[in-house]
Amino acid sequence: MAIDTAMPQVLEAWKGVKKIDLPEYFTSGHRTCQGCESALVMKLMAKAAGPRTVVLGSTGCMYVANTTYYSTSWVIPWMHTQLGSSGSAALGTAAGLRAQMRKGKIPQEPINVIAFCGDGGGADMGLSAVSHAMSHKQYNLLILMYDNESYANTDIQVSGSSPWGANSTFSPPGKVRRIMQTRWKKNMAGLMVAGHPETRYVATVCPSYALDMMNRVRKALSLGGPTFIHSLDPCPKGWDYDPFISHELGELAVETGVWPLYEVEDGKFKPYGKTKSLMAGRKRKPVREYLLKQGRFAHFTDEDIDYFQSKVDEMWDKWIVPGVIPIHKEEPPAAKTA
Ligand SMILES: Cc1ncc(C[n+]2csc(CCOP(=O)(O)OP(=O)(O)O)c2C)c(N)n1
Ligand code: SF4
Ligand SMILES: [Mg+2]
Repeated sequence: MAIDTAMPQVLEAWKGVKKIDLPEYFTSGHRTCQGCESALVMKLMAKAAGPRTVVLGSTGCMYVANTTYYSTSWVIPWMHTQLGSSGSAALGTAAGLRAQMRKGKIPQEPINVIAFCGDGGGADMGLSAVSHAMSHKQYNLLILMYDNESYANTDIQVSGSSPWGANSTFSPPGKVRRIMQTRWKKNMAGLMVAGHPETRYVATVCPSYALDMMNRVRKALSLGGPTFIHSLDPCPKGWDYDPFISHELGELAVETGVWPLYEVEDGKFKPYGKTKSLMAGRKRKPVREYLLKQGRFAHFTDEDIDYFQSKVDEMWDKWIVPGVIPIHKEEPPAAKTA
């Protein structure tokens, strides 16, 4: 049976920074911290999507700091939605727009629907709604999860996306136990890929690579269907570093292999950017260079750094798709000795 789908907007990739459209749709007026990469993600996401876009945002820093009473940075239509409901808001809006068009109440035209959520809102509290939205191939929608690796807005509590060992208001190192956050970071993009065969496109991005990031947003919107982007966003407050090095930290996350950049389009996996050369054999930087620039890891001993490194090595050397699918490759049988 043919599925009734709305036509997505075709947004060609920008081939170089000089080709990027000039208008901004997320502008001044927000009150995020200096060096906040999540605010940059909002700006790049809106710029990439263009004016015929509706943005829905779940509670978190990118709601609270961007829509203080009587001021907002959004130039395109924007709506707040509850912390765990970016998936429902995206699906409902995409379905609602299509119904209005079908009934002739609004003109037929492609309108981008983007719902953003934080890691707390997307990877933890709203996971079921995100998962549901990813299962409906007849609706065009993008869910962008901006991941600052904590419940930042309520003062940096641990989320399922927080890295192992990170200091937070819920996991301060103490005299009896140095490591309070003992879980490895949830693999959200991999989860979307492996568990949602109807999802047309999944990508990981980092705002340190702005053009790459915007082009992933444009691709997701152009493909249509349910799509998901996971962005790693250095957060000066929660990660405890000088805002000046926000971009550098994003680059280090990629270069150390902590944050692999890849896209999966209709099931086809493709690494991009520096991750591509790392997958082709270029050496990864030691995670020490990334960790020791952040106050949230200041309590780490050499042993902790070694453990972190071993877990990243495992992602690259043992996972069936490096950095993506955490199923271990079968070990080759041990050679027989005479
Ligand atoms: C149902 C519900 N529980 C708790 C809160 C309080 N709250 C508001 S923002 C927030 C943190 C959200 O974290 P995340 O989604 O990671 O976004 P961030 O603040 O890090 O940008 C919490 C717990 C809420 N608004 N709604
Ligand atoms: S706490 Fe982090 S995510 Fe929130 S506004 Fe500040 S830098 Fe941005
Ligand atoms: Mg967060």
